[in-house]
Amino acid sequence: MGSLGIVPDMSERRFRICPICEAACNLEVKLEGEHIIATTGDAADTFSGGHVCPKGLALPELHDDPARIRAPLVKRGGAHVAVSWDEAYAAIAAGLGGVRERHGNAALAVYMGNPTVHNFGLTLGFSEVVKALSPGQFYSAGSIDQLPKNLASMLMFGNGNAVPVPDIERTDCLVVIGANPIVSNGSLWVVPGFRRKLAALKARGGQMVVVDPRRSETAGVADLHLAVRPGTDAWLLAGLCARLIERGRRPELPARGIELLTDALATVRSAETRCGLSAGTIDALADRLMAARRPAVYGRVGTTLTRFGTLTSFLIECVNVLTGSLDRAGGALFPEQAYVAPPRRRVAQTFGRFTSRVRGYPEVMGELPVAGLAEEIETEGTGQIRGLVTIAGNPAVSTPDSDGMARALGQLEFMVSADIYLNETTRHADVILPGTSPFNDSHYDQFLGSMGYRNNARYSPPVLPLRDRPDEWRMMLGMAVAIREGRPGAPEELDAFEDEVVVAAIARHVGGDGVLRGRDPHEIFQAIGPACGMERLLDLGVRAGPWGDGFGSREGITLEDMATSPHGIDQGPLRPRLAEVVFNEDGEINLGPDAIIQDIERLRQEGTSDGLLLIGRRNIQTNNSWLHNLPALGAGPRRAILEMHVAAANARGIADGEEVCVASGAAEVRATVRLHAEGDPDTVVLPHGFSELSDASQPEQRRGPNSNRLAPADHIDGLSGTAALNAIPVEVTRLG
Ligand SMILES: Nc1nc2c(c(=O)[nH]1)N[C@H]1C(S)=C(S)[C@@H](COP(=O)(O)OP(=O)(O)OC[C@H]3O[C@@H](n4cnc5c(=O)[nH]c(N)nc54)[C@H](O)[C@@H]3O)O[C@H]1N2
Ligand SMILES: Nc1nc2c(c(=O)[nH]1)N[C@H]1C(S)=C(S)[C@@H](COP(=O)(O)OP(=O)(O)OC[C@H]3O[C@@H](n4cnc5c(=O)[nH]c(N)nc54)[C@H](O)[C@@H]3O)O[C@H]1N2
Ligand code: SF4
Ligand SMILES: [Mo]
Repeated sequence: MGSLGIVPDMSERRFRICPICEAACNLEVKLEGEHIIATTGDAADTFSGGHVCPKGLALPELHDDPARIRAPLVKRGGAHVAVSWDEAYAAIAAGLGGVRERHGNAALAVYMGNPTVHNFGLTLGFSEVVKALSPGQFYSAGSIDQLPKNLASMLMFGNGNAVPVPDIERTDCLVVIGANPIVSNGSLWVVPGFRRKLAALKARGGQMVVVDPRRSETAGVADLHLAVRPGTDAWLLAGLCARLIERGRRPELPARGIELLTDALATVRSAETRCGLSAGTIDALADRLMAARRPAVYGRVGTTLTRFGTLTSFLIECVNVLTGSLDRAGGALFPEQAYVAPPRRRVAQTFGRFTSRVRGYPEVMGELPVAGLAEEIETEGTGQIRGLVTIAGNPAVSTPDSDGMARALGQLEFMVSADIYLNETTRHADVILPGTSPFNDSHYDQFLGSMGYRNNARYSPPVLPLRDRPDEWRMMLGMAVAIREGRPGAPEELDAFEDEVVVAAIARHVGGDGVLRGRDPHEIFQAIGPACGMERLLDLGVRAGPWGDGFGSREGITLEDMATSPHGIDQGPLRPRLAEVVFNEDGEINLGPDAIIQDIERLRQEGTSDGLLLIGRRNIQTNNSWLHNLPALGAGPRRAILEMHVAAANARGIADGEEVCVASGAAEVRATVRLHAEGDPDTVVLPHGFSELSDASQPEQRRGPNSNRLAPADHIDGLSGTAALNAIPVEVTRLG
């Protein structure tokens, strides 16, 4: 203690981009030695400006959570026991190798979960595991999330990765459909501090319209809230597009297919009010969009996780095209990022190259819909999946027909998980490789980089050193070598593998048409900054990227520059760049692709359902299925609650706070009801991500009905096969 009784502040401050959600807030991390005391928002960050939410503040608890898996685990006699890394790799080699010997690689599959995209080591490394299992099947959380958006972009632009985001700093009319950015903090749109940006939009005279069956937190602060009927946004958007065309709007950008689209929309126009809004209301929305200087329309999981997810996503971009907002300042633009991946065959353009065995679901960008995974495991025959690797995913809770998924996982001959918790999914794994704490690894947002509300370059080095274990990048390489070689790899072998990956990446850059085209690969290899690790790939991609130094060929940044700029390097507002992202041969936007025209016919034939429809929602203190087990996030009122309109409840004699049975075509769950009097009266809402495991392994705060037990496996988007986890027909009854 100091002589005046003041405790000297021995703490130190470092910075780390939060890896939890898509807002990518930069955090200021306060430590004493190797003890993390607290995290706060980094007010000096050029991109996130100090925004932080309860989850970012709880990260020290994640770091210290005794339940977090810290050593490799192998299942012996039904229980998971800690083993050495070599023992774990040997078990993987023998287990997956055995499946391969008995049934071939086609019996192997990978499921990649959401946190993979928030973890740079996994983002770079998972593909090495996928290659080692090739030609096994690939599944990801994309098909319970954004795949319809990717497919819509592929059909429209020829590029599944070309996803425009609203230019929130310059638009004067933001239309949010099926998203709740005040709580989710944005998605496929990196927009930390949405509330503050909305306030600025309103202060400059702009407005926000929210389309959501529920009066969400975002709808609550909108200038106009339109409570659509769940799953019917395609009708609304079809009516909207038809009106814009009738009123003379035509694409201002190079585009084809408007006639085909116009004719198809005419066939559904008369039934547009199936969306639950009157023709007058749709007229008024069209008026609003036409009166705005530069409107921007945005849609998220409320639109993608429906039976018309791809069509809805497509029509959203049609509105942006017809209002003259696509690729224009203030409208919806395509962000750029610091890192460019090594150029490769255009995976971003593949759709239906192959189909799933059991139901014939088409592949989208190399992956099959996870809604079909359980039946691929359970249905006998050639190509039956018998070995599975899950990487940072919890399909037993996050995917439809969770009962079927849990049953299927139990039937696998061998399963490996890379994860940080023992949960509904990983308890089935024969081997679990432990992920790391976010404070022990470095961070770069490879997936989210091209979705920012502003262009920026940010990187976080590890806050604390990682000791006596590999990082997740190296862990992926270790798993890949074990699968490939049928035994654990020696450290020198992994070093050589890493070199190989770097050399291959350089070869692709040098052979591509970017800034490194034609350069000497050896010279580039030598010039990469970091001596080893995944940072080599990052330095390569940044220097080959739009703002990079091209390894000396121009002025620009390197990874070193990013590492020495803890508050990020701002690259300015979004700029028009359509020509760079459209991969269609003729360079035009396609407004009338066959798949979409046919899907409008499917929409026309769709029946209406009159009963209750179940949708999902998020809460600020949860993150999908896994973070709310931390004490700080589990605190407060119960969140796994069924929200129901009083009118629907009165009709069923249900009182506030009562226990009810929610039944769908797939299952029944019990839930406690909370009544309200807002939004669409026939919509009921239950958040996903809660656990029905009764054993002591799960903390109280994770317990609750698993809403995805109610989602039938065949309730999917007809085009992409993505699970329609919203708008599920249900009935709610009193218990007893
Ligand atoms: N009903 C309904 N269901 C939904 C949704 C919905 O809106 N409604 N949303 C869907 C969406 S958008 C998504 S993205 C999916 C998510 O679906 P999933 O990705 O399958 O599930 P998560 O709950 O994100 O589980 C992530 C897993 O990764 C682990 N993990 C966390 N961090 C790390 C790490 O750093 N390293 C490693 N190795 N493991 C880690 C966690 O312990 C957890 O087991 O859920 C979907 N499910
Ligand atoms: N706090 C928190 N933040 C998160 C997550 C989390 O679990 N918790 N998860 C992260 C992930 S993985 C993702 S993908 C994003 C998702 O980000 P968002 O897409 O913003 O997700 P939600 O907050 O679920 O908002 C979806 C909204 O759609 C509405 N909705 C449901 N069905 C329909 C429909 O048929 N039509 C319309 N128009 N609306 C509908 C719901 O009422 C809800 O308000 O959030 C991310 N951020
Ligand atoms: S909004 Fe919260 S969880 Fe998301 S990145 Fe920011 S601090 Fe992390
Ligand atoms: Mo997601």
